[in-house]
This record gives sequence, C-alpha cells and structure tokens, in this order.
Amino acid sequence: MILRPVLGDQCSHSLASLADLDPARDVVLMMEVEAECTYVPHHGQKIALILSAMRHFADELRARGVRVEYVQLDDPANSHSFRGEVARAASRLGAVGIVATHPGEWRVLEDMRGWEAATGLPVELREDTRFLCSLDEFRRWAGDRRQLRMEFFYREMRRRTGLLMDGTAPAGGAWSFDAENRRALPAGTAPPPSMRFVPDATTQAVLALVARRFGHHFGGLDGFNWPVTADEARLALGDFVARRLPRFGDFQDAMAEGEATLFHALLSTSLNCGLLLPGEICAAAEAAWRRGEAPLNAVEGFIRQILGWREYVRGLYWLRMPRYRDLNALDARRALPEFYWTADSGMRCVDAAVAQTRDLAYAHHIQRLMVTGNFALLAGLHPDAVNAWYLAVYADAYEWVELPNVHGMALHADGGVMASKPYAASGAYINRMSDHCRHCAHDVKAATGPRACPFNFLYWDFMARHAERFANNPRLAMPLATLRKMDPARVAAMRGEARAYLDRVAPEFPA
Ligand code: FAD
Ligand code: DLZ
Repeated sequence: MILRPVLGDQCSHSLASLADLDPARDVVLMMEVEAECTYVPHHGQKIALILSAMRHFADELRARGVRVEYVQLDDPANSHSFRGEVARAASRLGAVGIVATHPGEWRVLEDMRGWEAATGLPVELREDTRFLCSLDEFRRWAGDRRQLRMEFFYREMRRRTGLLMDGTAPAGGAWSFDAENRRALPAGTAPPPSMRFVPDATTQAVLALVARRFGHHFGGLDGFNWPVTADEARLALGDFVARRLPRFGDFQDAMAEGEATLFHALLSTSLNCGLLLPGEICAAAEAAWRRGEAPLNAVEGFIRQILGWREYVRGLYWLRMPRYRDLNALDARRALPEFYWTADSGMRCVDAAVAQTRDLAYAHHIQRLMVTGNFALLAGLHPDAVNAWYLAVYADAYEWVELPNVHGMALHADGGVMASKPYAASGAYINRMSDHCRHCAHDVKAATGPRACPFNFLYWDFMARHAERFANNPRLAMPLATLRKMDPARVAAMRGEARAYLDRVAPEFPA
C-alpha cells in the first residue's frame, strides 16, 4: 500500500501525487492537525475554509472509489503534527512507501524531509504541477540575472502559455495596460455584491468546531462566505467574469467606504487551496475578452495578477528561502501597533482595512499594500511582526505568497529583490484613490499639528531616514529632491511628530 498524504491546500483532483493512485491498493491520508491551525493564530475563517474544503474533498475522493484515511481535529489519537500523523497512519495501515506533492511552505518541506526517518519508508516528493511555471523553469529564468523583475517574467509567461497573444505579439499591441487602471471610484458607483454561499452541514460543523477551539483568535466567523468545493469555486469564477471582470481594470487600485470587495475577484482563497487552477481562471477571463464581454485593460490586468504576480512570487519564494525571511534591509525595529487588531487607530483608512479584515478575512490588494503595508513600511515595523500578522489574518495566506508580498513588496525588507522601489506614500495617495479621508478625524492636508495625518509626517520621516540609501534610486528621485528643498525646520518638526507618535503606538524592540 502506498500512502498518499494530501495537505489542506492541496484539494485538487489533478494533484501530481494522485495521478497514478491505484484505488485497489493505495490510501489517501488527510489530517486536521492543531499545529497547522496555530503556528500563527489564523483567522477562524481561514481555518474553517481549509477544514471544510478538506472534508468536502475527502468526500469527493471517496465518491470516486478512493480509500481515504481522514483524521479529524477532535480525534483523541491525533498527534497534531503532519509528521506524527504520517508515521501513525503508515504503521497502522502497513504502508510500503509514501508519495506526496511538494508543499507550499518551507516549514512544511522541512517537516516532510523528516518523514523517511519517522516512518522508515521511501518518500517520493512530486512537483506541484498546479502552477503554470515549475520551480526549475523559474530558476532557469532567474539564472544569474542581477535583477529579477516581474514584467519580464510575465512577458515570458505570456509567450510560453499563449495567453492573450496574437501570434508572437501581445494582444492589443502592448504587454500591459496598467496606465489605464488607476481610477478612483466615482461617487454613486455600486459594485455588484459578491455571490452568497450558504454553509452546508459540513461547513456548519466545522464553524462550530473552530468557534469552540479557536474562538480566541482574531476575526469573526459570522461573515464566512467562501467557496469550499470546486463546484462552488467555479460558480464564483463565473460570477466574477460576468459581473465584475469588465470593470476590474478601471477600479483595481480604488478604495471606498463601505465597499470591501469592489470589482475584485475574491478567488485567491479558492486558488490557493486548490479548488481552482490558475490556467482555468486565465482561460475564462481571456474567453470573455474574445467574446467581447470584457475590455482588454480589465482582462490583461487580471491575467497579469495570476500569470504574472502569483507565479512570480511563488518562484521567488522558493528561489530565495530560507534566508529571504531573515532579511531586514531597512533595519525596521518597531512593534506592531495594537490597532492592527482593534481597528481603533483613528485613521479611517487603516481602521476600515483592519475592521473588514476582522469581519471577512479579506482585504483587497491596495488596502494590503498601500494602507496597512504602507503604514508598516513608513513606521519601520519589524518584518517578523508584520509577516506574522498578514499570515494570520487573511483567508488566502500561505507563506509562499504572503512572504514575498509583505516582506518584499510592502516592507522592502529584501532590499529590492521583489520590487525596484519601496511603495511608500503619504496621505495624498490614499486621498486620491479613496473617499476615506473625507470621513477621517485627521486632516490629510496637514503634516504637523494635532490633526495631522500620520501618513504625512511618517512619509517624510521615512524619506529622511533612508535618504542616503535611496539616493541613487531613480524612482525616488522626485520625493528626495522635494525633501531637500523643504525648510529644515519643517522637516525637523515632522520628524519630531513622527518619533513621538511612533514611540507611543509602536515602541522599538530592544536592540
Ligand atoms: P484580485 O485583486 O481580484 O486579483 C486576482 C487574483 O490575482 C488573486 O485572486 C490572486 O490569486 C492573484 N494576485 C493578485 N495580486 C497578487 C500578488 N501580488 N501576489 C500573488 N497573487 C496575486 N495574496 C494571496 O493570495 N495570499 C496572501 O497571503 C497575500 N498577501 C498579500 C500581502 C500584501 C502586503 C500584499 C500587497 C498582497 C498580498 N496578496 C496575497 C496579493 C493580493 O493582495 C491578493 O491575492 C488579493 O487581494 C486577493 O483577492 P482577490 O482574489 O479579490 O484578488
Ligand atoms: C492552513 C491550514 C490549516 C489551518 N489547517 C490544516 C490542517 O489541519 N491540515 C492540513 O493538511 N493543512 C492545513 N492547513 C494548510 C497547511 O498549513 C498548508 O498545507 C501548508 O501551509 C503548506 O502550504
């Protein structure tokens, strides 16, 4: 008997380790383990999503005639670690070998490397073929390039997959239409509400289990509305393509009061746990454009996120781990402010992002990057604390995708491996892209004084703090030139306010 462990983010029938499964001989092992629910205190909705998706997937496998050994969280014999459960099942079932698929996190790969010793059995680890770029292909592409840039990787992926290509040329004559995708949401625009998924008995049981065991974790369960099966995920994809994709590009960077999802896809949770595959999502988006149902700026912008960014961050993660997560290029040393949990910073944009994260386990890209991420960058919050927060609070978070986005894109802690400049912005950016500032107690035009927007004094403090480091970065030439022209007394006043504010909300860790 070959034991075939399937992890919580591997709920895909096309999984490489299931390709040659012999139902008469083999057993699939699925394990709900405490260690995976608590290595960071995951949002309850994330735990519920994974456990429900796992239970549904196990049922689907059984319906196909596969023997599934499923260990529930409440099983008294549960050892609560992957290695412990694999060893227990291998000996109980008399396995002669183990076949698994490459995991999504370094930490789990290290665990798997101990399976042979723990069981005395040969372990075959297969490539995760659900990605469009293999780890070897990414390594070859990265080669000895001095700088890795997503744009060039993305073009290569377009050529390789033929997505949005007319022969050898990009559809519409350009690789990117990003310049058209920076509109704020006009007042009165009502994005279509997302689809409703009513929890079935399996999901209800899991929600009750999560409330009982992990009720103390950050986040509410009432708003749980995630697809938990491939069928549901495909309905969500169809709904997105028909109702939100056409305007995805225009309002990709917008934020609005009371609008948690705008024209975003809400598909990352399904993709990341295997209910959908990236190829089928990109194909559905391209088909909508070819049918004339969605414009090219929307479809290209959307496909770039999946074919470009998603594959790129995954390649980068495995290329650079494990050293990547220890980088702290900007020597950031401050603690995570309490308001990342309580949503009471007094900054309307931050509180909106944190409150919806608490309620939905979701925030869209610009909230993650330009609000909570931007604050963390400007304030110099320690990368470990920020990474742990992002990994805990989002239902789509796994380290392979969370770490490059947070550590690299938002915090610039990797010194520029992921992005050529830090995404630092003052309140003016948030004001341009949202209506939060109009409702905020702070004055977005003020950089000093009792009503000053913290994003303003923190922005200039950040620029001054790192002026030397970024002196030769052409993408920061403008703000650094503005800083040099500013009245030194004004700069000193902003920096004084920044220090006083930060010492209050985010004290430095001792060196
Ligand atoms: P949409 O905006 O509709 O985008 C469509 C799809 O593109 C997403 O479903 C996702 O699969 C993919 N995508 C878009 N941007 C990225 C990106 N930068 N990296 C990888 N895939 C991308 N995404 C995660 O899946 N898990 C995370 O833990 C995560 N953490 C993030 C942390 C920060 C600081 C930032 C800036 C981004 C993070 N992202 C993460 C990327 C992105 O914000 C989410 O994928 C997106 O918000 C998910 O919502 P959606 O499905 O509505 O996405
Ligand atoms: C995220 C998660 C959670 C909360 N629980 C489980 C679990 O009980 N069993 C399981 O197999 N997987 C779980 N996961 C997903 C794993 O953490 C994920 O497979 C690894 O992070 C590798 O990406």
